Amino acid sequence: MDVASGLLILLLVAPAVCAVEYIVGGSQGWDLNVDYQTWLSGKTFYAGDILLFQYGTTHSVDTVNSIDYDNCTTSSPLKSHKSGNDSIILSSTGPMYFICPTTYHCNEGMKFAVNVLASNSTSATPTTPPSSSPSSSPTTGSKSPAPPNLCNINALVLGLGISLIYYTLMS
Ligand SMILES: *[C@@H]1O[C@H](CO)[C@@H](O)[C@H](O)[C@H]1NC(C)=O
Ligand SMILES: *[C@@H]1O[C@H](CO)[C@@H](O)[C@H](O)[C@H]1NC(C)=O
Ligand SMILES: *[C@@H]1O[C@H](CO)[C@@H](O)[C@H](O)[C@H]1NC(C)=O
Ligand SMILES: [Cu+2]
Repeated sequence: MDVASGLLILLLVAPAVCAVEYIVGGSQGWDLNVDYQTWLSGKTFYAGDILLFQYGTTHSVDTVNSIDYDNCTTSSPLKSHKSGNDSIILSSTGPMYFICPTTYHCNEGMKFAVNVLASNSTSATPTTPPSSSPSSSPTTGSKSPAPPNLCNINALVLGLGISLIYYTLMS
């Protein structure tokens, strides 16, 4: 195996190990006066990704259906979250709608929708070799979410390292 095939393997494996955690609104969090369309632009969400809502006591988070989303109807949420630091896993594919149920906040912009795509990673095994630990039980393994860049860089470094080792051994 040479560097090229190492990189090829890396490309095949990398998406599988990257469940991404997004902090909703970035540094501004879940709040009034944040443009969530801007925050969403350029992001693609896959099943297994996580949205982390961080906010103060005047807000909370409801997931709602599309009609309630359009109308900013707060009376029939599918699910309510109010811890102020809510990790919401995008567990199924398709649209998901989020609003703040505090009076007028949805109308004033605390709402957004995402379309969750199927993650194409059937082989979601971690790339790290099971060095000493005898085959760890295949529960939900390394679910540790990481920001996309870090995640990709980690995979890149790992892939480069593996291919370099092979390259050295084979030459
Ligand atoms: C909610 O939206 C639906 C369809 O867009 C509309 O028919 C209905 O009147 C709205 N309801 C309220 C309470 O605004
Ligand atoms: C918020 O939740 C995230 C993810 O669950 C966790 O890593 C973080 O430590 C929490 N922060 C606070 C301040 O509780
Ligand atoms: C997902 O995987 C399937 C089967 O491996 C493939 O046919 C399809 O094109 C992939 N979709 C994407 C978006 O990569
Ligand atoms: Cu609010």
